[in-house]
Amino acid sequence: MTTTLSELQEWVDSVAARTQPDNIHWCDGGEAENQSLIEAMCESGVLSPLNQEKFPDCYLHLSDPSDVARVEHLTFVCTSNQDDAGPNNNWMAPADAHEKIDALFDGAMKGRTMYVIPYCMGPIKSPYARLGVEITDSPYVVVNMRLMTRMGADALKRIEKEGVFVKGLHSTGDLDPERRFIMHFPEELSIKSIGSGYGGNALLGKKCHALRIASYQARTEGWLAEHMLIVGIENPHGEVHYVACAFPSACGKTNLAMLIPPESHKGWRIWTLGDDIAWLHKDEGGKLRAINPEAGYFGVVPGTNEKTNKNAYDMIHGETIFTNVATTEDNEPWWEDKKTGEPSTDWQGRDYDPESGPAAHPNSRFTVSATRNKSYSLLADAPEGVPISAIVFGGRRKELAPLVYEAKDWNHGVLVGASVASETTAANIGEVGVVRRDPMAMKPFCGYNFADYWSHWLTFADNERRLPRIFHVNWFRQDNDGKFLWPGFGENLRVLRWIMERCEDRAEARETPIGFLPKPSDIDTSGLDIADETMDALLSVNVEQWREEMDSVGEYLESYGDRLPEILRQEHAAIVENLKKAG
Ligand code: OXD
Ligand code: MN
Repeated sequence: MTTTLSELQEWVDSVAARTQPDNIHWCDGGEAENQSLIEAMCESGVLSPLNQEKFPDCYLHLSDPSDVARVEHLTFVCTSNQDDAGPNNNWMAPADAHEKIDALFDGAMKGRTMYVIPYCMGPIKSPYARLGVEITDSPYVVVNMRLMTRMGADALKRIEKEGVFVKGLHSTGDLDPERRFIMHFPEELSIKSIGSGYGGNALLGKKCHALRIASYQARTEGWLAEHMLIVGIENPHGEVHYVACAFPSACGKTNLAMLIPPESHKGWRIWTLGDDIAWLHKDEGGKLRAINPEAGYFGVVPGTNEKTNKNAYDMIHGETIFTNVATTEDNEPWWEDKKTGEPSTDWQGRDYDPESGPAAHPNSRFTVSATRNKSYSLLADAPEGVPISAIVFGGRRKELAPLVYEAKDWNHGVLVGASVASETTAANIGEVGVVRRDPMAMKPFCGYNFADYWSHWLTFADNERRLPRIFHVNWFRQDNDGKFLWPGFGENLRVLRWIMERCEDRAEARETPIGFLPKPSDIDTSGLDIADETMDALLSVNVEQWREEMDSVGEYLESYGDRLPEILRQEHAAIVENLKKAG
């Protein structure tokens, strides 16, 4: 296969000239191609089949132990002007970045096959979808991209027709962290990534394209590319609200997107549209509509069990690629909190020894097609997307942030999103459990200056009435002994219910200095074993702590200097003033 699009053909030729692969393979995305890649990888040891009786068509990949997560310190946004990348990104001048990384690509594919992967982010017929081509020397990337995107012949047809596509070049290189870089050139719609085979660094359609490049592109085109799950919540009358939620990595987006309503909520249903990324466009009537650019899930495995996420647990019992999990004696995948079985071999292929740490890597992952999810919404394929009723921000905070609150209006909601902070997780290489600012859960993913990004969000306020309402949730409050105050998981539906009812003007709320909060009685806790004092604690605003928080938010926002939108400064000042008045 080749292509009629000369720009694409010339780029592929020039990459081949530099990287010198033995072969070039254009991916058609078909079943036969997939099978032959899987067989070849099983032969070379890149994959190994898991217990095919209990986990049909499931495979295990064990990565290099140094290559198990995203690498924010090696990820760069290379705009001509450094201020356009902003203090939120590592920056390198485009010419310097190309020179540095091209030198690493020289001859990098010798002895390997170069795969050309045409893909479409979003439903193939959607006007909101965008296109890309990833060149890689990793067959593991090819089979993962096939699960995560609409990949192959149809995508290529659309690329040839439209002529505009993101160019992503990837090689696993020699996996040396010293020669690992993930570079983004938003002005050129291109990505170059070398030295890692890990999902977020190597499946370029995901974080690199659908968030970093797309967020940049979205600003110029008037839409939003966000780190958000999309979920439909159907009440017993059959009415569905779609909600988009931005939580940082490994904070439960996949669980919420597939939530199973608790016993107390008979007749409620949850529909998954996406678990990680949402592209939001205003439609002609001014309503915000969302598509999920992805077609599969690249989810954190540990903690997944029948109770926390039965849909995911069932879904990953077939046609799934597991990366860096442990295995049992009879070759089933195993992970911490699976609640069944025992590990025999750990994620590094060694005999399991509890002294050497967890059996599965804390950031071990499953890759699986969305169609295997029992709560998958058919509207995930709808070209026009779904209308969004509410946007929900959240983070992992032991204290301070209440279970839920609502912003006063869109502009205040932008401040709420910009103020998100969360404890770091194993999804990035680095310290875990440190609270850091993670505005809109986009700290690692915004492809341009956050100050300009907030300005862009603020431009949406002109048609407030049609826009989603904005909320903030925190499922992770703890008491002094480190015990979680809120049961979480399926019970989070109780909070989503209040959010939906607020959107319909049916639920009560009380005004506080930080926004609208439910009274404890406004959240249905029937059937839950939760003390009144706990609900009080979850739904109170500690004015003293919030003053400190707003001081810290103020300092953070000011670090963006002159580019910080004045409206955000005013929104911040208004909350500070409210807190002052509150005594
Ligand atoms: C992810 C992440 O993999 O956010 O989704 O790291
Ligand atoms: Mn994510």
